Amino acid sequence: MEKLQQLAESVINGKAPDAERLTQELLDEGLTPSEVLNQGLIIGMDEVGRRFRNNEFYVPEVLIAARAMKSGMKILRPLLAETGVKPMARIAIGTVKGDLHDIGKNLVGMMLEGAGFEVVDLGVDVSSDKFIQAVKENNAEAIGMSALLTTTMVNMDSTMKEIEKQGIRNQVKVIIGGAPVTQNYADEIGADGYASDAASAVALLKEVLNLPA
Ligand code: B1M
Repeated sequence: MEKLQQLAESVINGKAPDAERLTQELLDEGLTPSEVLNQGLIIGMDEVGRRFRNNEFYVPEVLIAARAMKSGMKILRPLLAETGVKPMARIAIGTVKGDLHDIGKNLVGMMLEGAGFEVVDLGVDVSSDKFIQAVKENNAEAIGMSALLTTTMVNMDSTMKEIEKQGIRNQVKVIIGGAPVTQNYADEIGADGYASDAASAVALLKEVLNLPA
């Protein structure tokens, strides 16, 4: 099997040491960091997303795959920064104010990173101000909000209102998700889109930012 394909397989199978070794070997063989990222790690993570959507993979497999991807990214990230390769876009993600659930949000972040986005992870219990500050400081093109509680999803609405109030609504796309959240709710609060799972969040973000699928 070709080495790039082996790298993709190592991500799919969640083999972190293999992913790290193969990433280094491919670079030593003369491939650019972008080639290793786009034709190896991202291909693997795309397949993980497909299997997750089709219920062939569950949360544990995705987490293990994401860990493998991260072990390759650890080598590539500084090289990509050096060569000035731009991420597809930057997104600030977080779980909304009052909410401490972060497993789903972390999965979404990992899948987005796996797809080539730069993810600024604001953590949990994130206030409207913190989301807005992160957009301004990082020039983020998008915000991703997660909520797991019916009592905290209303804070997505307050953040939307604050984004409007601060006059940055036309600079930033907003995507939302989490177990109690729905497309209707996204429409109601004026978010750009809702995704029901981490793989769909990748497709949604590309769609709202007009990036190729
Ligand atoms: Co909590 N909890 N919890 N909890 N907890 C739920 C959510 C609950 C449904 C359990 C229940 O009662 N059946 C319930 C909420 C009821 C409601 O409001 N509807 C609940 C409650 C009530 C609470 C507490 C209030 C309990 C208490 O203290 N009395 C408390 C609240 C704490 C707080 O946040 N302030 C609490 C605490 C906790 C723990 C700390 C113990 C722990 C969280 C640990 C952690 O996250 N680090 C926890 C857990 C683990 C759960 C359950 C069991 C699992 C949640 C989870 O991680 N799912 C949950 C019950 C359940 O769902 N079965 C429950 C797996 C994860 C991969 O899925 O997060 O849905 P999910 O993410 C998915 C999608 O939703 C989507 O993609 C992800 C991957 O596919 N997605 C996005 C998520 N964010 C997205 C963002 C996007 C797009 C897609 O765009 C930006």
